[in-house]
Amino acid sequence: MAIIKKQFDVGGMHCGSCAAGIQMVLSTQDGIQNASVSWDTKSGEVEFDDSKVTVEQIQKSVAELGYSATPK
Ligand SMILES: [Cu+2]
Repeated sequence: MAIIKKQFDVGGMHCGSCAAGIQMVLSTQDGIQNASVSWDTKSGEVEFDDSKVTVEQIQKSVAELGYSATPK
């Protein structure tokens, strides 16, 4: 296993609570150690265990909330 730190461009947010909501959902996901999402920069950074979570799963979780995440 390895802990990967990945940056994403986050689309579809319209205020700071969108960012907070995405951050909260990602943070509680198994395999994700840390997630921070910024409304100011429309981006996020996720630290995850690559044996438990994939970039695709992170994108899917964000998409289910109604936003988009594009790896940088
Ligand atoms: Cu919002």
